[in-house]
Amino acid sequence: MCRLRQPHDQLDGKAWNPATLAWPLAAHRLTARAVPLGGHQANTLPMTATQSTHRGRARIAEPGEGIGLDELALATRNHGMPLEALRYDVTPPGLHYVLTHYDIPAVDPATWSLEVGGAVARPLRLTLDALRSRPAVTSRVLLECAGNGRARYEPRPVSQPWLLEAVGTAEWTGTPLAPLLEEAGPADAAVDVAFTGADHGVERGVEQDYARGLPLAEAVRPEVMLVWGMNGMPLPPQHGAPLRLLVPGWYGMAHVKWLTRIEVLDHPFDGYQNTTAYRLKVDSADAGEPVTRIAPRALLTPPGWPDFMTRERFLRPGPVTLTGRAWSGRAPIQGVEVSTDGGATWSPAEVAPADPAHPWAWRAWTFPWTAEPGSWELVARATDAEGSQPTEQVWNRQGMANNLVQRVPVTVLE
Ligand SMILES: Nc1nc2c(c(=O)[nH]1)N[C@H]1C(S)=C(S)[C@@H](COP(=O)(O)O)O[C@H]1N2
Ligand SMILES: [Mo]
Repeated sequence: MCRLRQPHDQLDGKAWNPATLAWPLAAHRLTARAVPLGGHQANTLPMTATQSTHRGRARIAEPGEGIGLDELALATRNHGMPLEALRYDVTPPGLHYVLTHYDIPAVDPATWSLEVGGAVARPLRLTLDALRSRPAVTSRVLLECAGNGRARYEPRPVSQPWLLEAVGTAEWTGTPLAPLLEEAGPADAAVDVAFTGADHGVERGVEQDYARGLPLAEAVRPEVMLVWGMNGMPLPPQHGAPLRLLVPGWYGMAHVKWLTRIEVLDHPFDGYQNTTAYRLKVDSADAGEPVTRIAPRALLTPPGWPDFMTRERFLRPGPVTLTGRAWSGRAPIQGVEVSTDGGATWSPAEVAPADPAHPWAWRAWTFPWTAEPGSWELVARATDAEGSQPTEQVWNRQGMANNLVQRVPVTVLE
């Protein structure tokens, strides 16, 4: 676990200086060099290698190590949805969570176009106007980052330190992807579709445009859309303007923002975000399992009022209706249970019936509680057709898909 200050942390033969938290100056000149691209990748991902920085390495926090400045820098860029916003069916503009690996790219919608190519009979190039003249649909879809819950892991994978706020539900407007792919005519041998964004960065020494592959069978599902509108407004820059992919039911990483290119592949996509990032594994040497659909989760709208500094919560005694939302991207929600005694006993909550108009949105739930003076720990747990949320952590080294139950300690006053 101790991968800090190891001999391999050398760059150009010079050591990282732990006293100044810096590399010797010369080492800051990062050399981007093209790596020969093997065959099929040449058209998919213009990947090069950038010298990895000491702090750019993946690592697990040391025991007792607090959130560091690098994590704070990520947390201030990538904001969560304040949990009181669970009250809205549709998350209001600006309250939806945001996660951006690199920088929000500068994209001029006037000159922007989308390329559809690869293993297709008829490659396409579409302007925004051409896309917007296609049949438009609006769909209410929940998005959740695969890293939601990461900061609560023990030990903590060092990355964007989400607590539980990396979630939101918006009304997305766009056009279904399947007919477009159909027009391009995927080859019989097509297996995956690669989606590339206009944003560029480096992760663990691999310089890349953000790109994700999706199995063709998933890409042609009717709910998968190319999206230019959010909550009745043009898609904002931070959410992927002018166009993003929407893959309802899948964790956030699949919903590629600032989309520029769709490439049908006759071989499995082997880009960084599928083969290295977004893997469920405990050992770094393991290949791991890919992160795909959203595991079930219930969140409680924290009741009462918070302490400014600690976010500890207080309530007055008496009847109170606990409320929240529940969702799953893999199977319908079957129920939500609530515990007010830290998980010792559970009772079913009332879950709003599934709304056929919004199959990909979260569902509201309520639970009547008579708050008596004292200290209580409120816990909510969702169950879908494949199982319930764990009450003990199930750890993986990237901190992905951690749907450990939420615990909300409250103090009920006299
Ligand atoms: N091009 C691009 N698309 C991206 C990302 C990114 O960094 N670049 N981040 C992904 C991740 S990890 C998540 S969780 C969602 C977040 O979408 P939002 O910021 O609109 O909530 O976008 C996904 N799409
Ligand atoms: Mo994410």
